[in-house]
Amino acid sequence: MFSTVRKLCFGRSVPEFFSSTPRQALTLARFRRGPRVSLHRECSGRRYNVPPSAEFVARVSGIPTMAKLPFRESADGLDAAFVGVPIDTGTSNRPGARFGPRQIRVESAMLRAYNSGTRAAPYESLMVADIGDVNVNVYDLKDTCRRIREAYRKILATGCIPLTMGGDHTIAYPILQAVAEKYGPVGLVHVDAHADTSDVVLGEKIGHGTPFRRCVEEGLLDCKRVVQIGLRGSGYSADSYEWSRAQGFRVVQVEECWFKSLAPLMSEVRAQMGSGPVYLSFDIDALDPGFAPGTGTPEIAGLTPIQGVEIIRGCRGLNLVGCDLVEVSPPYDTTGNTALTGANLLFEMLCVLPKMKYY
Ligand SMILES: [Mn+2]
Repeated sequence: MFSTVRKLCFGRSVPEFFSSTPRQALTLARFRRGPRVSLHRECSGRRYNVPPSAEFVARVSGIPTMAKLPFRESADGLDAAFVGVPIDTGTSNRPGARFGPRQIRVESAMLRAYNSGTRAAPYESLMVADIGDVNVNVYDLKDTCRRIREAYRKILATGCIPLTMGGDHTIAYPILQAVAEKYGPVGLVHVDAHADTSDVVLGEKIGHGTPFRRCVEEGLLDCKRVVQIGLRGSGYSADSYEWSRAQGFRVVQVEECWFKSLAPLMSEVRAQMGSGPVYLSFDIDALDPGFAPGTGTPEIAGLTPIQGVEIIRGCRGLNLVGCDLVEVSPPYDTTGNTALTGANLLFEMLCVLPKMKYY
């Protein structure tokens, strides 16, 4: 039995966990009664928020929060927070991303406490909670951008790292306004089928195809430290990514990603990003629509989920100051697997934040 406990506690000795306090003694007693003990919670010592284990609490029970974490009204006291931005007012084609945060929360009930692949222990490292959604104005995109910017100013002022659930990609613009206000121009790892650098669409400056053009215009990005990965699809000209390259961005078209591991690419990206602040923006449409069909503007021949995970895990060691996962559109997600993939990618993002402990 003790060897099992030791194994589940990742090699640390049993007395370390079950020594002094009455609670710890109770834990040991409960463990002796049977196998259905939430060891990860006990191991954490509850210093940080830890989701209830499905060994104890049915996955389908409870009010859905991201990863079944506690809901908090604000980011105060948190190291990282999941926050939803439920809009699709900026979408050019299929709508539905306004339902993304909700569905990601529902599907996130599958998430457990540890990352078996990287041995990250997020809930022994950081205080994390779900802080709900930005109160958006679904009738007015500009007002929504103002509301997002103000909400993120407050979140960032606490020192908390936001992990955002979109929402269409428009939201990256006001989020980056708040991020750059705090950190100055940031590096950007942008994973997407599209560059999202259009200037004006149907006469509008704000939309899900324009956020990174606006960010550059406002000096929010350190352009030499921007990489766009997974770009593809038919374009309005023969070189759709000319503008990005002219700004100094590194453009990695999807053809450069086909049939290979992206781990070597990410080692180059880490060198490009250096030690300065970095924002990670992941559009789920970067993945092939065979894997993630529930999205607004799908393009064929995309990244695999494995490559998506490689990109995020490749961000380990970067000075990440914020991350988002956008464009999950549940009405087009007939199996829920797009939202499930989004939830898992957000968990992977949590697992590469600074100060993460790995066993
Ligand atoms: Mn996008």
